[in-house]
Amino acid sequence: MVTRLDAKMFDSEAENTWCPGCGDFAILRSLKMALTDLDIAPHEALVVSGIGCGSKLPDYMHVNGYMTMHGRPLPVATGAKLANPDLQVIVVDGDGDAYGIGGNHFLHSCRRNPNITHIVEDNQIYGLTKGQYSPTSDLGFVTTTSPDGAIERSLLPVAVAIAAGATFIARTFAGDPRHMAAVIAEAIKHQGYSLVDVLQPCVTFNRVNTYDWYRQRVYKLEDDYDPTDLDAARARAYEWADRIPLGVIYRNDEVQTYEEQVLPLKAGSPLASTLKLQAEPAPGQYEPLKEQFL
Ligand SMILES: Cc1ncc(C[n+]2csc(CCOP(=O)(O)OP(=O)(O)O)c2C)c(N)n1
Ligand code: SF4
Ligand SMILES: [Mg+2]
Repeated sequence: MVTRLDAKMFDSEAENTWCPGCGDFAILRSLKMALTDLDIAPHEALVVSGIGCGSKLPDYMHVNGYMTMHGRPLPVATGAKLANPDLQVIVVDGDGDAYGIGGNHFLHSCRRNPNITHIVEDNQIYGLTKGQYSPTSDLGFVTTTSPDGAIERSLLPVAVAIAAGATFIARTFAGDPRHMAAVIAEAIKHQGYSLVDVLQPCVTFNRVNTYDWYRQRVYKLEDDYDPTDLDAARARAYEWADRIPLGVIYRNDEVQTYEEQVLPLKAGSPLASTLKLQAEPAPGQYEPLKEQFL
């Protein structure tokens, strides 16, 4: 595809506070690459996050951004998509945000199928709050909140997403930015809720699940793997620890999106009709809308 864009258009001037070597840097780069490759300009996308190290990402991109509360980016993103279906809405948050405190929203986004992309920076730990175990921490994982080793079995996000009815489920690895950019682009193109679980080393607090730990276990799904085969996807969803599959594990392109089923949206974008958007924005056209919120 010929693109109008350069990934540098997404660069932000905000000071970056991630630790050197953090997997989040590669996720940021890959998201910029994916948007550039898909010819989606900064004003055409909205990146919504929660709270956490990874959730600082919208600040580090020149794009419409919204940092919500811990665990709440999915409902906010769904609302934004309903108000302005023309916007490319992307949620980026951590494993604690997405699968812990936001787990309920995760489940219901899977079955609701809004056309939003959900990138989870899964470092198997709470990074921002300095290293407590998270829902994806492995059994026996030693942290400040599990000094004798975690006694809860870890959540398998891919398996949960399949069971909850998600229509696009993928996993990628922050140590492989090209694979990550390609998977994120596929997820953005998918019409419906798409989950991209990213194995993201936290070099400061997670000394177990390191780049090397992942490299020794990850493998790419074979060329003849069929992601529309639900039974095959279920089998791969339970592969963890010794062998971890990367790629698009499941997809179902037959399910209508949430927006397609919302009656008022059949008349077009609510935002466009509220603002009576014109090709050339008129001076002050956003003022009445702003007044409604002030
Ligand atoms: C309602 C609420 N509960 C708890 C917190 C404290 N808190 C902030 S970030 C966080 C966990 C972050 O972990 P994760 O989502 O995995 O992101 P990471 O920092 O690992 O990228 C917690 C518990 C909060 N800010 N708000
Ligand atoms: S604490 Fe971990 S997740 Fe947070 S910025 Fe540092 S390396 Fe990244
Ligand atoms: Mg985390």
